[in-house]
Amino acid sequence: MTAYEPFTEQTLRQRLAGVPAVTDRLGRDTAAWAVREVGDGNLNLVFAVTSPQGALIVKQALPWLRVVGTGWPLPLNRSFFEYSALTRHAARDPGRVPQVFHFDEAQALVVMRYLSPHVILRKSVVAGVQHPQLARDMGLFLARSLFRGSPLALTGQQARAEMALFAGNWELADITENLVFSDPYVEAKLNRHTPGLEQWVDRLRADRDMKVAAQAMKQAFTTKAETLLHGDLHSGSIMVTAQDTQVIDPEFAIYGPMGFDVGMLLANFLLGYFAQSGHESGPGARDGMRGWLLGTVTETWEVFAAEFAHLWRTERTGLLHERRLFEERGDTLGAEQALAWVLRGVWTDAMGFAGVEMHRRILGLAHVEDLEAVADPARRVVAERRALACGRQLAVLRETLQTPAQVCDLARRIEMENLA
Ligand code: SR1
Ligand code: MG
Repeated sequence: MTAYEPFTEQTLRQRLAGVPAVTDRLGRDTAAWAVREVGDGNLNLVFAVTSPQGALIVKQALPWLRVVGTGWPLPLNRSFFEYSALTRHAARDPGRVPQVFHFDEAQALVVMRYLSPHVILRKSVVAGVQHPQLARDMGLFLARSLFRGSPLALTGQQARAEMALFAGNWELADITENLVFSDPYVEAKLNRHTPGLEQWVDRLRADRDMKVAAQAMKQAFTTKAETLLHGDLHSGSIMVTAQDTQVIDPEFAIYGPMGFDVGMLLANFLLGYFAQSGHESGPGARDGMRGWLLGTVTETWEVFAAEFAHLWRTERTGLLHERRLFEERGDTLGAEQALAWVLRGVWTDAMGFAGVEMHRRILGLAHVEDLEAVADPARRVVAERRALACGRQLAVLRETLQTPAQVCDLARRIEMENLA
């Protein structure tokens, strides 16, 4: 076995020349391969490799955090967890994640489908491009991946084995625990924020209700091992075309609360919503985009809830909420009552997670292009103030916000507030 070594555009050909899964698709003439390192994420190397015969993505983990450097070491085994999550997602929601052609644990390497002409969803949101199929695809993905990875579908033995396996990814969970739930609310070293937000940041860090809410969500993330999470489901982890949606990058996969993936995703739609004022060419020019983003919040949840209910009624063969307690005793209503209770918990958690995600993308280390790409600092700061205000309401009022319509009303009201 060759020792781990980060690939370069120069070494990749030679390192993969003997891998049949690669040469079957690109051909044996490695001189005809074009190799480009295209990674723009925070963590990894990503190579696009094309040849006259085909194309592949080669993703390799680095032993440190790419955006920070060698001073922040990271485990290579995240590649194993990404591969393990991708194969499970492929089985649980077929066609929604890129096909894996080759995995090399020693090189922390996953070779997978080259998605083309897909673009990163976040870039579409910034550019003002709508994707009508997105909410349906993501609602279904959330329901299928979260339900089928949970003890609602798995036996106790299967669920415990899966939890134990993914518990090995604790170092990535540790990043989330710090960057999402704690650092934004203190003066952490790598935090940064837009000048002009100081007063708002100070107010949030002194906000006792908000800090209690953030820590309640951290406790839920760390202790509620309900299902296999994607773990980093933001608009940079989704690639789209006009017809297709692909979910990528599950290297933060871990067992956790169902509401985490749901809330992260909805938060990123809301961040996109508040960022629109920074990108519009004139007042109202992005109204259509704003409407689509709020519609996407609502439809994603509605599709998720409907598909989850369908799976509950047809595939609930695991450890939890056994049919022998309900349907097999003629108590269908009892099963429906339990379903409503589970969905209510997912929704409430999702609100809390959405709130902290919105905050950390403005106050923490890892920001989002939606807001970073706003050229006018004055417009950016207003958009960020609105997103901070919305995040605070979602997290603190998570028990009282009952429906997506209430969330959309809240977002619309905050968007109209003069926070200059
Ligand atoms: C230190 S890694 C920063 C962020 O990038 C990833 O995409 C995750 O969102 C993580 O929190
Ligand atoms: Mg990622």
